[in-house]
This record gives sequence, structure tokens and C-alpha cells, in this order.
Amino acid sequence: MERRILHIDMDAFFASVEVVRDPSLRGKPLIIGGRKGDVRGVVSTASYEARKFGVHSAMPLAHAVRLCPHGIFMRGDFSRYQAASEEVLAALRTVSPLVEMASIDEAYVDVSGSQKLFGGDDGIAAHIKREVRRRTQLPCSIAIASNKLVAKIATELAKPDGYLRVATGEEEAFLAPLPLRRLLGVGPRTGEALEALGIATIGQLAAFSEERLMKKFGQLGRALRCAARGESNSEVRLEHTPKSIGRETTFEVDLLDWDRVESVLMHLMERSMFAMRKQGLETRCVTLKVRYADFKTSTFSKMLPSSTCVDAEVTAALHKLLPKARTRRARVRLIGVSLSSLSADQHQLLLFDGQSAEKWEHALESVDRIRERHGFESVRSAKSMKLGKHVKLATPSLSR
Ligand code: TTP
Ligand code: MG
Repeated sequence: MERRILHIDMDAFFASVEVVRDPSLRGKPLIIGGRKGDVRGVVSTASYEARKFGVHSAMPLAHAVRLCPHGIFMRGDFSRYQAASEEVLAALRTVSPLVEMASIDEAYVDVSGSQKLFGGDDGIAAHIKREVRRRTQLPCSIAIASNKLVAKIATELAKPDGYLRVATGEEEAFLAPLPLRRLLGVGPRTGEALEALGIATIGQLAAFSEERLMKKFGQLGRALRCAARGESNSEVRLEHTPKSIGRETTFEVDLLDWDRVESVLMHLMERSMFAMRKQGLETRCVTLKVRYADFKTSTFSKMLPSSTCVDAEVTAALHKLLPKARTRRARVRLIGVSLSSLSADQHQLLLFDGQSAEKWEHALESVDRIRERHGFESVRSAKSMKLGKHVKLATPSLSR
């Protein structure tokens, strides 16, 4: 199978998130990192409009104020950027489970196995751009090449809001005309030393005598020459997928009322499923956990015929497990649900009960969007509605 690696980098990331939050900021020179008076601050990002004035990341804020006195300066909100980053990760997982977030706004995806399903590189890139837009409204740049090194360099050239494809076999020709400093690993010092040898482009480095490079730089010389030829075989390092996602709660008083227990369980299930979908995952195994008044704890698990992110399918599994928990005629102290055998949600539900599952997924997507805007409790199932308008659990439930 031909190896194809996608690299994505968000455009002016922190600034773009602020523009989505407050569209009146669009088109303005926006600088995130601190307010004008924060003398000790540094710029974390500048919008493209602010970059025209020479403002860039890592610059002292005071310097940025001098270059762009009419700019809009903001401290920013890291938790919002983190949330947007998680949405990007979820979007990427819809094309391949092999995702590596390299930084908060940048990722690699091994898309070798996704070519047929999405119609090649171009189809994959279009799908991701659409999916990122839909989930975050943010612009991004994408490149696809045969390895990480070439893909990352190509993304820079695709900016802003662009897409670039480097065909397998074209790596060296693609890199050749680019200035030396575009090559990763060539910092200011190495750059100067190479330039002293008369090397100004990546192509000139690729063609340079390996012997002479090794004499001057040792092993680094050989590595740089390989990189200049577009050779790299570093793997996409997998993002950690949690073992399970679950929610549980202990009742204020032990309960015999299974109708009430079931309502709380459905609420916990909806919360777990929401958290799972937010991470772009689906589940294959549902576990019901019950602790009785005498502290005896039992778990009951059910494997599903295929992975799902649809509440109704997990509800059905819980309904099969509940009678088992009820055979013990003791009061219930704690109830919980846990979803495991998690995998990247690739929306490949067409094999099993295809149509209805797909319909459900679309419905849930709108539900999740409403919840993000108006709070989790804005949309609830009939069963968990029995708990009343605002659900207050005695002990907050935690995800593991
Ligand atoms: P980058 O991807 O380097 O920059 P960017 O997304 O702002 O712009 P570009 O379109 O050129 O990719 O960094 C991503 C985010 O990381 C950036 O928005 C803010 C943060 N960051 C810092 O806080 N400090 C820094 O020095 C850099 C480089 C980035
Ligand atoms: Mg970026």
C-alpha cells in the first residue's frame, strides 16, 4: 500500500478562534498574548492583518504595540483554544484512526488506508476541510505527501486556507527550489554554515557532496542531505485513545425504586455518549455497574454487534443488562455506565442497519450542537426527563 501522510495546521489559530467568537474582529489586526499595558507579555499569535505590520509570535508585547499601535490586543482564553483543538482531532478521526496531534493546532494523519473510501488525497482533504469548518468554523491549511517531512513543508506553502498535494516520487523536485531555511532542522546556525558553502536552496543541499557535508557536520550532514531529498520514514505516533469513558453516581439515600435508578442511568448514559462523541470515538462494549447497599459491587457487560456512537443502541444494551442487576433484591447505592472497546468514529455504519444508524447520527450531531450552545440539559430523552428540569446528582460523576 502506498504511504500517504496528511499534515494540517490551523491558520492564525488563537486569533481565528477569537474571530469566530466575535465576528466583529474579522479583518482587523488582532494580537493575542496580552493587553496593551501588559508590559512583560509576549505575542502568542497575530492575525494575518497584524502580521502585515511585522508582528509575529514570541515577540515582546511592547514591541508589537509599537509596530501596530491601533491593533486589538487580547489576553486570550486557552481553554477555548484547547476545546477547538479537540474538535479538530475529532474531525481528523473521521478519516483515519491514525492521528497524531503534534501541537495544539497541528496534526499528522496516516491516510494510506483511507484512499478508496474518500476518493484519494483530494477527496480526503476536501472532507477534512468541510468537517473542520462545520465543527469549528475555523480555516486550516492541509498538505498530503508520502511522508511527514514533506507534508509539513507543503502545508506552510498552502497557507492560508489552502491545500497542496505532493505526488509520490515528486518529493525531491517539489523541495528543490525552496529556500534552505524551509527545511526542518535548519536553524540559524546550521543555515549560516550551509550558506557559507554556497548552498541557498534545498535542491542545492540535495545535490551537494555527501562526503564534504559529513566532514563538516558529521551525521547531521548526512541527515540533512536525506531530508533535502525528501526522504523520511518517521511514523505517525498514535494519539492516546482512552480505555473507557463512563459516568457514575452514588445516591443520597439507597434506592429500591428501579424506575428512578433507570432514569438516572439513562442520564449518565447520555452524558457518557456526549463525552465520547466529543472525542470522535465510538464504543463496542457497554458495562452497567451497580453497587448495592451492602457495598457488594457487580458489573454486567454486553458486546455490541458493531461499534456505535448512537444513544439508542447503547440504551438497548442497557435494557438487556438491567434485569440481571435487578435479580438481587437489595437497595441500590451507586449506579454507573461505562463505554469501552473505544475506536475512532469513522461513520462506517452502513454495514449494520445502515440507514437508521445514519439517520440517528445526523440527529445526534444537531443535539450535540444545541447542547454545546445551551448546555447539556437543553436536550434530553423522555426517560431521563423524568428526573426533572435540572439534574443534580448527589456525587458528581467522573470520566475515567
Ligand atoms: P502556529 O501554527 O505556529 O501559528 P498560527 O496558527 O498562529 O499561524 P499560522 O497560520 O502561521 O499557522 O501556532 C499555533 C498557535 O500556537 C498560535 O495560534 C498560538 C500558539 N503559539 C504561541 O503561543 N507561541 C508561539 O511562539 C507560537 C509559534 C505559537
Ligand atoms: Mg497554525
